[in-house]
Amino acid sequence: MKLTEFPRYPLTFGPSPVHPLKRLTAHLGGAQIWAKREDVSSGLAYGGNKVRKMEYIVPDVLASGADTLVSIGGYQSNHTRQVAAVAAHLGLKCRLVQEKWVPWDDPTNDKVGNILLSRMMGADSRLDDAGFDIGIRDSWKDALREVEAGGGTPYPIPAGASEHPLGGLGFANWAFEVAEQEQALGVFFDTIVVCTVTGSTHAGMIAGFAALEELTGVRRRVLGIDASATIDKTRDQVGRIARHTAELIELGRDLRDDEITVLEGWAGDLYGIPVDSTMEAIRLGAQYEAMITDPVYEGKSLAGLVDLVRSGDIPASSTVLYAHLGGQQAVNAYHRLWS
Ligand code: 5PA
Repeated sequence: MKLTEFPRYPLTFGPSPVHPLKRLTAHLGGAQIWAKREDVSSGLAYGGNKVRKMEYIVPDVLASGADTLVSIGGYQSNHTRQVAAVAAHLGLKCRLVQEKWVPWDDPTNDKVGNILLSRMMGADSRLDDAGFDIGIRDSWKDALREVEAGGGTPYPIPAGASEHPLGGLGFANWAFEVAEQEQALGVFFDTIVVCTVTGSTHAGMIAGFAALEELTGVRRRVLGIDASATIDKTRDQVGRIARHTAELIELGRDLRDDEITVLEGWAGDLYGIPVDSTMEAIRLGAQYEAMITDPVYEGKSLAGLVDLVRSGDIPASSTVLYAHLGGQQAVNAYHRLWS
């Protein structure tokens, strides 16, 4: 099927806003930097990148007759908060497994921010001691069985909605949205920078921009910045989901290796723990643009962008689009970084 033929259930206000980051651009003195803001594009519990993925999954949820969304993430998962939001919006129940993905010993870590919001929205959110892994987990399968045993009909949504067969479509469509906004704004983004962990955000973009390239002949760089600190798994997952999504939308050719670029260097040693470059990027975004980024995801991808612009790897002649995927709700659990 063509991308436009897949059913899409609207969960956003419309296209996410695109705007220039003028002071950050002037400060770095290189490429022109713009942002596209998934963090302010939905009214569902502050939104974020998973809402856009869910737009293509909800039609399948509704067709399945399920009454409970079942998903998984860390204590401060943005994804599970967005699944809880979608469940509330649709009048469904929600069961969440929240694993101890980050060794961050703050007594508020399992109480404030995302997990607080999920609980407020009525999700049955339960903690699990297991550490970080982007793969399919037994605890999630157990939760699915439990819902069934309780007489419910679960709908499985894996971590980040990435391993879901339709998980890449939301951001494949993002590519076409960017092209329309470029026309309206009279700008061309030759480079896209995006944070990648479970992979379907970046993978969807790769498939979408490849489809756009088939139509226009125009190539651009879609640079994924790893924030998982388990680079091999993320690279593998991005490649796999990109190829699957490309096939789904009938790209009609294989993806080239140069289309799948996951860069390492800004994740630090551990998922969820910021390093110096993360803290500097968060400070630059906040103090030059009042653009708030978090220490788990967006601070790390912004650090990548800052370095690539400074080093000239993204040359001064470029216009680069930073995909802001949300995630600010976690910052309160990291309060001691600023106190
Ligand atoms: C997340 C993911 P992908 O998982 O699609 O690669 O997206 C990475 C990403 N930015 C980037 C923000 C703010 C994110 O929340 N979050 C996960 C979560 O559980 O919240 C799936 C890991």
